[in-house]
Amino acid sequence: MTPLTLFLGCVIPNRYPGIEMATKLCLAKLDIDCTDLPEASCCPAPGVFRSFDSPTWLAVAGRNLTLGEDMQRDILTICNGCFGSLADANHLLKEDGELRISTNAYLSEIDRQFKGTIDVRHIAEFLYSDVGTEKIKEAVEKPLGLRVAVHYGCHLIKPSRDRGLGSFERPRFFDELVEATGSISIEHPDKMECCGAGGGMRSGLKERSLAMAEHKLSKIKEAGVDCIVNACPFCHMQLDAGQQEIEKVFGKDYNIPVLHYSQLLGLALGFPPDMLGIHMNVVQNRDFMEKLKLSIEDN
Ligand code: 9S8
Ligand code: 9S8
Ligand code: COM
Repeated sequence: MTPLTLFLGCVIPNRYPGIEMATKLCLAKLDIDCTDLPEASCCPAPGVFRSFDSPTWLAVAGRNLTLGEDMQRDILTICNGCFGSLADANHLLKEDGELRISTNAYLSEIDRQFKGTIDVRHIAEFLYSDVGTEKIKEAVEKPLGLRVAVHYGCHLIKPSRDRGLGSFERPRFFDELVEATGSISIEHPDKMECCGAGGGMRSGLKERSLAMAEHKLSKIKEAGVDCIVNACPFCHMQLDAGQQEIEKVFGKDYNIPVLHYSQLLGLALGFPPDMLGIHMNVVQNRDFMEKLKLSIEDN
């Protein structure tokens, strides 16, 4: 297995540091070789930087890629946006000679050169393809039996031509990963819809952005689940902190717990909620925490 280096992005260090902790605990427990990636910057966010100024986007992403190349490790992302940016930039720079030359002209100003020697991975597709659900099942100590609404988010699976992860209308790999932890993935209408945060929506058109999240939450509530599981801290923030904002703006109180996949996996691998940063979420649902406590004691 190629060694990895962990790309944190911006949202996890600034808003949800527990997701970093959860990820590192899970990777260590599964014997996956993954180091920190010092001096990484913003990926930069694909829906924002790339839309405004593509050469700048490529230069900043290219710089991050060269940090992984220096370490001779594939870059592991735990955010859909970071995956989208870095995987797309890596493809473009590997395949398009002209773009590589123009980007390397920028990078030479800081004594860096893109070489094209590593791959970019996302934790969900990495765990699914390289570790496998069987190995995850074997490592599970506490199957939690939670009813889970899986939220894929956009950049993990699109553009599907480049991702190669199968159907983008009805993908299954993330559901299978959730089920490998001993929980159940519950289908819900508009499952593949955007959370409403990406592409500058959350900053630029807050109310519209929250209305999209509210629509998702209402469908998820109707489906009757214990929690939402995502693989992207930006979706995480929108669906978690967004619930408080939705209450203020639309007067609707959903109170649905939101977990990053690393946190769900961490629970199933036997780590207590506090070590996984679950107490740092905005939504604190007492029934859910009670249920976690009971299933942890039961097992
Ligand atoms: S970095 Fe800066 S804003 Fe963010 S978290 Fe994920 S996408 Fe990349
Ligand atoms: S969905 Fe649509 S653009 Fe995105 S991946 Fe994360 S944030 Fe939520
Ligand atoms: C969403 C990232 S994960 S961006 O806002 O589309 O750049």
